[in-house]
Amino acid sequence: MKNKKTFMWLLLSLLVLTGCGSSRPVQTEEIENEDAGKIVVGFSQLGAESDWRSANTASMKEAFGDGTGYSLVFKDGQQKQTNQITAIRTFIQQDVDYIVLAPVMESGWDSVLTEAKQADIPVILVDRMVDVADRSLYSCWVGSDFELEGKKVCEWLHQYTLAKGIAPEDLHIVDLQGTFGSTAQLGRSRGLNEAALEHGWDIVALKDADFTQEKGREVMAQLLREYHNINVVYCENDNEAIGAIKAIEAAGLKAGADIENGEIMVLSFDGINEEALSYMAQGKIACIGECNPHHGPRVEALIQSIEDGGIPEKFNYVEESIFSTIKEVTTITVDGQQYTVANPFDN
Ligand code: GYE
Repeated sequence: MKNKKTFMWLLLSLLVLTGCGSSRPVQTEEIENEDAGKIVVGFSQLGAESDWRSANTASMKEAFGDGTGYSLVFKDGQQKQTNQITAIRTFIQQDVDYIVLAPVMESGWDSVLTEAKQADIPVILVDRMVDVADRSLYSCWVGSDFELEGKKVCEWLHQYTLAKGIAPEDLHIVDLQGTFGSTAQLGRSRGLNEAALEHGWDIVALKDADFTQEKGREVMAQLLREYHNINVVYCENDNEAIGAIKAIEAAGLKAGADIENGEIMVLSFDGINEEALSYMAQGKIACIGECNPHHGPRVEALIQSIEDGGIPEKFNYVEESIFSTIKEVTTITVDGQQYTVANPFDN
């Protein structure tokens, strides 16, 4: 794809140079502007709800910010789809070269992405997906297989119960779900739901905790007041897990894998949050499904391939691991593929 901004800059320089007819160095605002000639990327980030998100934003700013061949227009949607739609419309008005969208939820994007398509601006999705009738409204997507993440954590739990001789019907699980309708929530919730059906686990309750620590604490505190048999909490990210542990401890209970002796097992996702990892080191989080946030260079590679005239793969999945310090389970197999359970504190 032709870089529109470079073209416009060249045209402007040419007009100024030829029109002036003097040997004096010509200075224009465009030429002085150090972003002239750069590829302009409008990035609509969904928010700043978690440490995963902060790491993701940092990765994007490193790939497209100062000192790169790009000029980045960054907008934080503060977890609101309406803000993201406004950001995309602003990018269209600014005639950016690419729109990168990390959508808060899957539905509701048809109109605004149609507007981007009509303006001939390619859209690259990062992290979560959109559910649109016409897939040509976006060029490609890069992110994680969230359902696979969920299946891996559930398979770990299944193997753990086998190793310990815990009956499936003795598992009483609550699911602190992520932002409702987001790809990460849909995939991770589906992973748990399928495993529960397959093994006969008891799902006590499912509640939206919006991927935040405060919601995780609040929702877990409420669930602990309501139900007295919970022995596993499946947190759909690490920030929720930190909140859940605070609620468990505030209720005078213990977070840990020894559910036969009254502990509440905490399962989680991400593996980027230092506090969550330190809870894992203390045995308070039993297992974390890795979710990799470092998408900046991946999005950059997709843009480069479009710049070079290529058509990138539509869906680009990132490979991920699974973390635990518990010795009983060393490998798991999901969908015919074996994964080593990594101890993040092993050198
Ligand atoms: O797991 C969570 C964040 O969509 C993968 O969003 C992302 C999720 C991530 O808030 O921490």
